[in-house]
Amino acid sequence: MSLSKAVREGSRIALSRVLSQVENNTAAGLRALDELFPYTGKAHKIGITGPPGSGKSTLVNALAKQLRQLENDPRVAIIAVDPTSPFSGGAILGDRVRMLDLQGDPDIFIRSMASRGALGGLATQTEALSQVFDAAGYDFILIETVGAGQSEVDIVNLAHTTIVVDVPGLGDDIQSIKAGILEIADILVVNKADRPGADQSLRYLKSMIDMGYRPLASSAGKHRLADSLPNSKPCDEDEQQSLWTPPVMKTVARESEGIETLVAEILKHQKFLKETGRWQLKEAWTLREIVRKRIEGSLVRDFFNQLPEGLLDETMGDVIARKVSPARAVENLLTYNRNRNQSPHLE
Ligand SMILES: Nc1nc2c(ncn2[C@@H]2O[C@H](COP(=O)(O)OP(=O)(O)OP(=O)(O)O)[C@@H](O)[C@H]2O)c(=O)[nH]1
Ligand SMILES: [Mg+2]
Repeated sequence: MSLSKAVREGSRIALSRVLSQVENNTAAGLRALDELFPYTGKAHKIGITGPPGSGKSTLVNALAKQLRQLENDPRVAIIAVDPTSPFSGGAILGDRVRMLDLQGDPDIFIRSMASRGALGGLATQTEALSQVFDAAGYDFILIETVGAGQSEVDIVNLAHTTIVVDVPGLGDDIQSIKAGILEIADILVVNKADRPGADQSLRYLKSMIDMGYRPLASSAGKHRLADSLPNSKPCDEDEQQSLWTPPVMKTVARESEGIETLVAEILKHQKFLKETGRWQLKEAWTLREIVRKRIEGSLVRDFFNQLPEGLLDETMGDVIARKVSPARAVENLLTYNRNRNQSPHLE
């Protein structure tokens, strides 16, 4: 039996192997993705992002357990994207320890991946892993990333539902999350609500939402989403905005408090996406982004592979000596490769 068939039939060993192949971008991994892709498109991908230490892993742990209680007995996969370098590994170990109690459940699968040093970029590899889980029949895929920098944009391109986790702040004016991150939230969680200031943070976030911060996918991202589907009608912005108001809620992840409500909101969002056709739009958008990212990655790789040895160093020498501007240097290198491709016999 082929490895990908074994994955679809529920073998955890085959799944582990394929996940590694895919994460390392090997030829076998690419083949497995080819075979598995037709079976994808069913899983609900949920991104969990927020500041370091806000309790994302603890929340994911509690969430996975709560989702497992649902009547239809869903299977849950967890991808923990870790910001630490593969060398230090400290936080990865931390996540593993925190999620240890999930490991007895055969219908939960946990996978950590280091964001730094991941081939092909965070988004493409994370998306590729989620495809494998999707084809393997996991109903929910929880993806934890740190809400700092690029990864939060990546997560919104990947997840159907994005949960932003905040913690009680130090006051109304000093918040641990920036207003910008609110735009990516479909659901906002104030975790560590056992700490003082939780209600204040809740009020602050609610007021920000009332002031018009809306999830990217329902407002700013709408046109791009619509563009990515043939025959899709652009929709009225006001109408779109009124459709989904991100709920704001408190949790104490460590005590599994508030998790039932969170699951209810997730299911509500899932229903909303499906009923409004946004589920397909998101899928189309994600696939488009993935293809774009892969093209970028492969063009850049080809570009450097094609340059004769030494030319880049030589060019950089000129740039550093301020004889050639960076922009001109890039033009020169691009032209060099282009000419070379047009007349490959000229060597
Ligand atoms: N008081 C309190 N502590 C919590 C709660 N949830 C998590 N913690 C603690 O907060 C610390 C960080 O939790 P994690 O789940 O590792 O947080 P994280 O956001 O995944 O951290 P990184 O992945 O390193 O960014 C741990 O010591 C948790 O036990 C909570 O609801 N209340
Ligand atoms: Mg974590």
